[in-house]
Amino acid sequence: MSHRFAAVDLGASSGRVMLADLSDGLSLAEAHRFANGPVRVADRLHWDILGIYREILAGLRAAGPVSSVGVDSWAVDYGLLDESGGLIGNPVHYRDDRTRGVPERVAALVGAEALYDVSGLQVLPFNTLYQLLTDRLDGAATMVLIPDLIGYWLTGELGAEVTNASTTGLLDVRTRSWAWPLIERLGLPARLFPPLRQPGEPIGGLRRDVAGEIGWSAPVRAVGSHDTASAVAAVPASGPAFAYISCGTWSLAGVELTGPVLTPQSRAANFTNEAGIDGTVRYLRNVMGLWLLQECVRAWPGSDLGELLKAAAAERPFAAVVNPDEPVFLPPGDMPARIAAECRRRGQRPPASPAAYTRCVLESLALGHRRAVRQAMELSGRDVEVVHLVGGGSYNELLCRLTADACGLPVVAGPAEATTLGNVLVQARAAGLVSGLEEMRSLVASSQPLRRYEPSGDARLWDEAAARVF
Ligand code: ADP
Ligand code: LRH
Repeated sequence: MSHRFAAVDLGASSGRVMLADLSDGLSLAEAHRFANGPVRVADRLHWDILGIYREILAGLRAAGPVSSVGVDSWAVDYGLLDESGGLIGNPVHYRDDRTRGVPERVAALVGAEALYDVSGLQVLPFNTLYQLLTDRLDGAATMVLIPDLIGYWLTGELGAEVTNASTTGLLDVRTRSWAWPLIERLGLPARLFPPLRQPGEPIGGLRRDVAGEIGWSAPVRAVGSHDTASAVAAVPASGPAFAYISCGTWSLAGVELTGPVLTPQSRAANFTNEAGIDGTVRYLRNVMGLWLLQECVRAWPGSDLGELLKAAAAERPFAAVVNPDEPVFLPPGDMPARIAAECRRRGQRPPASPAAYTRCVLESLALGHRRAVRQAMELSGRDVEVVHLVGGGSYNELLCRLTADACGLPVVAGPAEATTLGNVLVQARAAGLVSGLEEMRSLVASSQPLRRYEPSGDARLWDEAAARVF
């Protein structure tokens, strides 16, 4: 048996097919990377799912033969399949505004407390249950989440991997099975929800047409198919006293627990209890993440991220900050204009240059990280000695330094490809090459480049900045 595994990892800003080799430690190589993002058609935002699938096939062809393949992606979004397994329409992007007013309607029908008690999920306007309630379901036989849709196209086998199913709002957080009474109460057809599968379970072999296209065949295995579940599985922590920030398009900031926190305080703080690998709970909150910067950069044609970050490091600290989680930042559009409006609303002068905007975004994100990490500690009672920052954001030295200063805790940055690592390590474990979560994490720690940032500066300045926006 070869010690090579392929990870298909679909992020909201880029997709990649990565190749891991565990024959001597753990090494990672990029077989293929491609841009990803929303496509607006008239007044609806979609994913280009067929384009994504084509790039996945190109990536698998480039990767060459492996022991198995795992697929993960961003959460909550789905495709609807008809009776014969055909995709009905193009999956809608979670940044579309079709669910406006739906969370409020559901809360009025079911009760916000009752809903949280069943699913343990934070209210985000794009949670799958809200999207489903806006969709035409009459011709639909099955709802498949994005990684399960890719898995279906690769193997012909249908299912719902549990870590990602936990982001639908329709999974019972205690039993980790579909919340049938809630599904019925909402009037959603039970037929839509395929059987659940666990990370590590085999899904099926590659279909003949796929094998023909890529030139080889291998089994596809379920992994933590929610990208954040895979990322948290690969956090290079050595004990329980850590917080994590999975920092890419979003910053998912929180702690890992053995059971959910379902208190009124937790609900009020909009903390989520998502399903992790091996029965763990990812107790976290979504912080708006580097989306803020991505959308700024898109508004400044010709700008270069590296140059912007260098210039931002020299900008005056705390000139202007915003609450990164303002709902107004969620949709695509002119981000600098929205940031300027938020600054004015809070009585601050808006930034005057791209470098100043970049500084504002990074300090604001650091404030969001600080708030989420502190609340996760308070609400769960978990001690935290170190913050692990993983994902593409770990390349951003200024953000890592600001996060350490804001949290008043050391930040260990890396790996940038934590999601991919979590994906392949679950496959490697199923193949008997690694044991538990602990060994997976120590393999990441010993094989991947990490950087440590100690907190510095005047903590009172962060308190003052936080008081300006929260
Ligand atoms: P996702 O998985 O959500 O698509 P990633 O984890 O790939 O996101 O992170 C993407 C983000 O990482 C980019 O928006 C960018 O801000 C940051 N990033 C990537 N590479 C670098 C780099 N070399 N320097 C600074 N930031 C980077
Ligand atoms: C990050 C992520 C996050 C979800 C969001 C929709 O990629 O999966 O965990 O909340 O996308």
